[in-house]
Amino acid sequence: MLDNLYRVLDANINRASEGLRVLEDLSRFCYNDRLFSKRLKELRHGIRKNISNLIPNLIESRDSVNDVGFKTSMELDIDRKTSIYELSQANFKRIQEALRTIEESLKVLNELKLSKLYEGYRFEVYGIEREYFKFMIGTSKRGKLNEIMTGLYCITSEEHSKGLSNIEVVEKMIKAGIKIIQYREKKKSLLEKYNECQKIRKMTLGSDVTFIVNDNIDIAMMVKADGVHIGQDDLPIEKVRELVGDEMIIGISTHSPKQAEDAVRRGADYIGVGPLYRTYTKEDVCEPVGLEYLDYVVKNIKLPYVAIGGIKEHNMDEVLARGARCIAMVTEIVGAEDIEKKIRTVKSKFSRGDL
Ligand code: TZP
Ligand code: MG
Repeated sequence: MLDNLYRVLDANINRASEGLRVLEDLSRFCYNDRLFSKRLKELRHGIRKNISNLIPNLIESRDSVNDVGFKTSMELDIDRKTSIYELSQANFKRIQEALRTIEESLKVLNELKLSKLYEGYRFEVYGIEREYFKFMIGTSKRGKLNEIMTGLYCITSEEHSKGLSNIEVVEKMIKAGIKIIQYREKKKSLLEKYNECQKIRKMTLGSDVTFIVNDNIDIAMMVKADGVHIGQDDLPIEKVRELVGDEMIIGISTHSPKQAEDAVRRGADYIGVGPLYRTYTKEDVCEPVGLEYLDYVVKNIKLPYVAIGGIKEHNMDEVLARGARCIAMVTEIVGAEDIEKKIRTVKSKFSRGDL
């Protein structure tokens, strides 16, 4: 029976090495990061090499054809991963579990020094995991939000789109070079909204357009949008973060300094600031908050923010003059006779014409 522990060791050396290889390749080919791929490669070699004096026993003990776990694994469907993030998480867990098993088996085989070494590897992997995800989020749209949230932020609203569908409007926005688009739709069923968001996700996937879903956290998650935008009466930001994970952007509408401070404290990624002017686009008619609130945010809030509410080509200079770097418009864009032309004109008013 003790001999079978060599089978356990053999399987887990392979498991840890394979997990490391997956992460090494993600670092190398998806993130072009030489440092992580080098560290993971060195670790993989170390994990194999240091057990080499036990290798004859390991190979001898191998019997993968009769491995009862193989059939179970082929039959189970629990190993689905739908993003690089999930794939990375699963492989870090796999490596840590394998190292733990190696460490414990070596103890029973009285290889105490070697067991300590593998315990050390396990702790090294915990450390790399932390840095890896920090790096990964830094390269994601959430990590680059400061750069993304400049210029024109476009928002859909089919009822104001003069006969065009949300999808047609989004097509025009993308064509005109908009970098951040929010799907906002108050009149449709959940299913219709889900289907439209699926389409927009397809249109924006792999591009530099950031896709945010308004209100519906469920839809944002299902279509893997880049972010979700919530209001003051929606679920608490901390809870939304628990649901959506670390990669997704969370934006929240704010109307006062207190709400802005609260959003920062609770972990929002950006805030909406408004309505600055009177707007009839929102269903609940909302008094303008006044430009002083924008002044407060420009001066005091370190998060990215977007000015919103009644902003048009004719009054946007005033908003820009007060320091806003990012402006959202709904009706001014979706209701324009020529959406692309309107976007070009509005964009040219930001100090950098390419925004
Ligand atoms: N949040 C604050 S004001 C507003 C939202 C969604 C509507 C802005 O629409 P418009 O047409 O740009 O005034
Ligand atoms: Mg809302």
